[in-house]
Amino acid sequence: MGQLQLWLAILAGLSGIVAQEDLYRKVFIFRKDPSDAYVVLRPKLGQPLQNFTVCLRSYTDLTRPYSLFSYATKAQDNEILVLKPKPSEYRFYVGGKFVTFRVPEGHRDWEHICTSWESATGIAEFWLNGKPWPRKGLQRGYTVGAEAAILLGQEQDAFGGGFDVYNSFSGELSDVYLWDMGLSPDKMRAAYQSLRLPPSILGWRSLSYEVKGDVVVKPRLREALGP
Ligand SMILES: *[C@@H]1O[C@H](CO)[C@@H](O)[C@H](O)[C@H]1NC(C)=O
Ligand SMILES: [Ca+2]
Repeated sequence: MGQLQLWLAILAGLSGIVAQEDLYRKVFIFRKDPSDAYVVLRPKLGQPLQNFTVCLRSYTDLTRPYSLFSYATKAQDNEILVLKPKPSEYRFYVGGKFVTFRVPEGHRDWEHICTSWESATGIAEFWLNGKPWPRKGLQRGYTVGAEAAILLGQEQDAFGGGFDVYNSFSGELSDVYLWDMGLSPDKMRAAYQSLRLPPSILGWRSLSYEVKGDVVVKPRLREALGP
């Protein structure tokens, strides 16, 4: 390591900014259960959202509740939240209100989800392994706050904190994306298939993130297309 790289590494360490990385074919492994670990995500730009889509892929044998994606503002800790309260349910929050999507219990395999919301109609979409579920509605006319703490692995009950370790995630996470728009059905399927995707404000191929605690980045063991 040269002198300059060394100084940059030290500065990065001091300021807590760890990485912007292409995580293609990699996963975050949350090793402990329950866990106090998490990953902080830094969006490309923080702006209020009228429309958004969140996608991610997870692999776990947890049967207790766990958080998959937690986006909190100072005004609302559940501004955007994707939670799995039990194996047969996903819960999707926007601005503190939620809708529930009932799903078949997993077969202990990777599950890919995309969930989207548009303010104009309040319509929420939920896609599991490339298939759309019946749409639901919430928070018509709402605007999602811009200044957010975005975390994987823990559910926030306060801005950047207020964790309950019994809502922590344990297992493997990958292919995390946030777009400031609703994706078309083609792009929802493309996300499931890990194909080319539109520019995003958080994206797995150039993720700015900071690991807090026991989370390890590893290559994934096999292709993660679900049933
Ligand atoms: C949000 O989506 C609606 C419906 O697709 C569209 O008309 C509107 O322009 C979008 N708003 C923004 C800010 O992108
Ligand atoms: Ca919360």
